[in-house]
Order: sequence, then C-alpha cells, then structure tokens
Amino acid sequence: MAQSTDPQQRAAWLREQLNRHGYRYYVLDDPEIPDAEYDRLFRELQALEAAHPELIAADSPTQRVGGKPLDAFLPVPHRVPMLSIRTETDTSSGGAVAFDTQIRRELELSADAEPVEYHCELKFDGLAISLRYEQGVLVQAATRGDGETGEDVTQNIRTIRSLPLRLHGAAPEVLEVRGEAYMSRPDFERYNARQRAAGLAVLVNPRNGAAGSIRQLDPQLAAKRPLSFFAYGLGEVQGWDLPTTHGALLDALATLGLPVCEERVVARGAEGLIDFHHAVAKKRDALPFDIDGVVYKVNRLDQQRQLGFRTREPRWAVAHKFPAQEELTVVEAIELQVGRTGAVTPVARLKPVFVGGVTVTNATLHNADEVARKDVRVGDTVIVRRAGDVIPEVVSVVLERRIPDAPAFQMPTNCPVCGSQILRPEGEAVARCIGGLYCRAQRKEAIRHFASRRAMDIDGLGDKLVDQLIEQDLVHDPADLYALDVQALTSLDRMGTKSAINLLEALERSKTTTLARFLYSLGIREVGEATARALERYLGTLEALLAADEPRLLQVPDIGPVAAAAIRTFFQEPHNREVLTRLQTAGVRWPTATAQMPADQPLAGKSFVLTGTLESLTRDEAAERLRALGAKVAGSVSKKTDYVVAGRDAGSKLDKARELGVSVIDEAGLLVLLGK
Ligand code: D41
Repeated sequence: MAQSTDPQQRAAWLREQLNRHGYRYYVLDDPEIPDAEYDRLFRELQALEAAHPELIAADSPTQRVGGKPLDAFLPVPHRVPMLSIRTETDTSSGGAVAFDTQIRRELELSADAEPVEYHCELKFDGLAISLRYEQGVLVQAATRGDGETGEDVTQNIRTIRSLPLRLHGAAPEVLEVRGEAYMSRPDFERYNARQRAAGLAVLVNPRNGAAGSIRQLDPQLAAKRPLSFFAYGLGEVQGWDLPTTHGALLDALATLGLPVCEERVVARGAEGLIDFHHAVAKKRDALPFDIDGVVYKVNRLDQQRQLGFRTREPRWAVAHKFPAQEELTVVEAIELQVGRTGAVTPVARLKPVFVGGVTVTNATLHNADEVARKDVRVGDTVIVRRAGDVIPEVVSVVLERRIPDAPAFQMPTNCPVCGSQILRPEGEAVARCIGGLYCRAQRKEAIRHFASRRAMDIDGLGDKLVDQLIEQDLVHDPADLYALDVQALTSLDRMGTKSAINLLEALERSKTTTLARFLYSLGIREVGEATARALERYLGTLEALLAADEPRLLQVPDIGPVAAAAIRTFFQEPHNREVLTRLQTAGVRWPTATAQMPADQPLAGKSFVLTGTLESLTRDEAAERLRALGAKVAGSVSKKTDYVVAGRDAGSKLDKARELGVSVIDEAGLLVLLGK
C-alpha cells in the first residue's frame, strides 16, 4: 500500500481509496472494508486538506456537501432538450400489443420479420435530473424544468453518495447523463424515524422527500435527506463512441461508475413486454424504492433514430403506469377498535376509494398521538395510501378542504364496547381498555386468535360465528369451545345441523396439536410463535413450564426479562390455570417432546429460506420440521442464509441466493436433511 509522506500523493491516494470504497458501498452494495476504516481514511483526508487547502480537488469525497445556502437556483438551458415520455392509458396487454404494432408499422417491418427488441426498465418515482460530466468530472446537475431550461441543483446532487464525482476509466470530453433522483424506502423510513424522535415534521412519501431535498437551498439540509440516483438516458455527448443498443449504453454508464438499476431486461415483441410488466407488478412492493410503472424502449439505437420524435416525446418509448398507491377520499367517521390485548386503535371509516388495486373503506390511524399529529377530523378530505399488502393508512389531511368548525378528535375515556376505563400508561403510545376478558371485544379477539390457522387451526370458526358465540354468552374462554354441542350451535343464525357437525368435527381435530401451537394460541403477551417454539424446545412439557420461575425462563434462548415476566404473570393467574386444566380435560393434547439443548440438534444454528412449491409437504410443514431440528427459517435471503430450499417455480429468492452464492438445495436434498 502506498504510504507516501508527500501530502499531495497521500491526498490523491486517500481520495482514490475513498472513491473506490464509496462506490463499492453505495453503488455495488458490497463493501470491502468496515465502516470504521472508511471513516478513518475520510478523517485523515479532511485533516490533510485542512492543513493544505491547495490540495482540495473537485472530486474529493470531502467536498460532497457544499458551503453556503443559495438565494435561488440559477436557470440552466439544456443543450439537448430533456424529452418526456408518453404514458399509455391502456396498461393491459392490449396496450403493449398496440405499442409493438405501431413500432413495427413505423419501422416498416414485414409481418414475418423478427420480433422487435425492447429494453424494459422500471419507472422510478423521483425527479428527472441531468448530470453534466466534463473530462470525467461532475460539473453541473440540473432539474428537467420545462425540458428546455432547468434549474442548477449541483450542490444538492453532489450530496448523493452513489454518484461519482469523477467517472471511472477513460472519460469522454462531455457526457450528459439523464436519470432519476429518488429517496429509497429505507432512507425514507430512517429519516422519518429520526424526525419523529426529535418531534419534527415527517415526509409524506419518498417522492416528496426527494423533491424537498433537491429544492433545498441549503446543501447542509439537503445532505440530511439522503437521495439515490438511477441513470436511464443521455443528453449531450462529445468524444464518446455510442454502443449500438440502449441496454449496452446503460451497461457502459455502469462501467463509468454511474448507478444503473439492475432490474431491466431485453425483451422480444409484445409478449416480452407483457411478461416484464407482470414480473415487475409482483415485485413492486419488495423493491427498496417506489416505482410508478414500467418503461419500454426500442433497444436498437439505429431503430430509435429511425423512429425519431413527436413534439416532446420520442416515438420509441412508452410508460405503462401501475395503479396509484395514493388517492383522495373523505373520512366519514373515526371509530375505535379494541384488540386482543385491549389496545384501542382509532380507525378512519372512509368513503370507498379505489387505491393500490383494491377498494379501501377503512384506514388505521394507529393511535391517539398519530391522530393528533395528522389532525384527522370527521369530514376531512385525506390522502390514503395502500402499498402492497400493508394495511391502508391516512397519510395527511388536505386542510384547504376542511369543513369550518370541524371538531378535533378526542380519545374517549371509556371503552366503546364494555364501558371500562381506557388507560394509557405514561410514556406509551398505546391506550388500553382495562376490561380484560370482561370486555366482549377482547374476548372475541382472544377466541379468534385461539382458533386461527397458526394456532389451534379450528376450521370453520369464522369471525361472524365468534361474534355470535360471544354475544350469546355461549363462550367466555377458549375451553368453552370444546363444550359446545349441536343443540347450542343450531340455536345460532345461519347454522344448520350439517354445519354444526362440521364445526364439532373441526374442534375435535384441533385437539391434537403441538405444545408450541397450544402455547401460542393462549395469546400470552410477548409469546409469539417463535417464543412458543423456544419454550417447547427447551422446556419440553407444560408441567416444566408451569414450574419454571423467571431465572429458569431466562435461560431459554430469545426470552428476555419482559417475556419471562409476562409468562410468569399469565401462569400464576388462577383463572388461566383453570382454563388450562379444562382444555386438557376436554382432550387437548400434544406429543411430549424431550427438552433439547442446542448442541443436540443436528441443524442447530443453520438458517434456511424456503421458496417455490414443494411436492411432498407444504412450506409450513417443512419449516416446522426444520425448526424441530434446531434450524432457523427466515423469510428472505441474505448473506447469513446457509441454505435456500428451492421448490417448483422458485422465483426471486432463488435468484438472490445465486447472486449471493448461498447454497441451494432441492426438495430431495431437504428430505435427506430431515432424515426422511
Ligand atoms: O424511470 C423513469 N422515471 C424514466 C424516465 C425512465 N426509466 N426512462 C425515461 N426515459 C426517458 C427518455 C425516453 C426520454 C430517455 C424517463 C424519461 N425519459 C423522463 N422522465 C421524466 C422526463 C423524462
């Protein structure tokens, strides 16, 4: 390693190291050195530059955050106009076919010609930016503006850590790179968490975060709202040989050190476009950034030139947007929901609205603080967001549309279901009804949880039925379920003899279970599935668990003081003990396991991810069996995963495993490990 004592050489070496490691960290997501080492090198360069200001270079990583706030952004004329992109309204496969047909016609291709090659990319939901590199150095960054003239936002764009301040390798004389500046979801979440903790304003969504960051006149503040960038096109170019396709062009930009999204494919014909659209729609929620659709571009640059432009839009590109994830609607009421543990959650009842691909009528308001912070009132027009399978939420209120004198929401002091007091312990966000199992709402939730698929798995005991059983006072606690008979059941609405018998059979089947499922089904605070499994594995029997004091419980891996106390409290309660006895008397049983210490278990400490369809057992069964042998089963693939089990039609998790070099086994391999 060059350990030069000459400050100039040392500074150059440090810059080179920092730029290289920054690139590995921010662009490749594959750091080579620990963060602490990077910080040490960075501080050394800072000190060196402070002592020798003449050594400061434009591409020094210390110079990302600029000096003083600006008064205004200066206009920047685009030497090559920044075009926009046509948005197709028909986003079905019909729209893709229409685009392909039009392209083939305009290229005057005969019916038996080869399919046209398209470059399919994601439509990032950020702000279009043009970067200008001269002799390889980033000299200017501008917004799109009206396409002819944008604004100079160089100071803010320089803070984007994944952007090279100097291009790698042999640099073109002039290279203008067009792309999208955006805020990643993790950066958005982190920023908001920090703001919330400091009692400061939060960002509404990542796009607004990106816009706010770029429009920030003070670069110090912009740097606190971290952005990312993806390149997708070119502006002015001098002294650079263009490749022959758009895909190869993006590859070349990546080679120059620019961030280019990996989620892109070269597809053939309309069919290829449709496949891409479907694949991306499935992946959308799992991406670490927001997209609002896909973009199709004719891949060959000679064909692009042949197709040309129509006013401000190239004829060779089209965007297909996905259903919006945010919409406006009206809050018709704010009601309270009482959960299993008594947690009282305010819920907004909404005028039905189509958002994120479904009709939404309710949105969670989380808790009283959240309602107060967003100041949601009955009658308000609000932005609702539904992203993927996440529960819809109210993002913000459109204050201009508030009805005059609308009263602010007040958290009631009593439970709307049982009338008991609602208490909110000091320092906690959650308010709870203190009614416990006296409260019908809590009783219903307790029974629903007991019967749920991953608990006792009582088939046919749906929500409506649970409501009736509680309302009619037929069931007070889980043990009462096993005392139901045909006569009691047929007294309920819409319950014939046949359904009653089916339910009784399901109840009978549910009696044969595992200790872990049984413990989970009791709904003990702090005891989720993983904790229930740990209790089963390390204590083996219910008797051992009942006899365990807190020190003994703390020996069980993953059980901390809070869970240990909650478990003791639950089992010390005489009423709970009585319910346990009645459940066992009714015939609820499980195989006695022998408590095992970690070392006895063949797969102890190994981490698995299951993906695709298995033939001889379900994924849940496979997971249960793996865990019984001491393995951990995770939902997503990381470098820490030991094995990915790939069944039929395995998808992105398998790709990820290959990318990370994680061992992949098939079903046969799994069965061997399970000792079948
Ligand atoms: O992801 C995007 N938002 C995106 C935007 C993309 N993937 N490709 C784009 N390609 C173009 C052309 C075809 C003009 C090079 C674009 C945009 N334009 C664009 N977005 C906003 C203005 C222009």
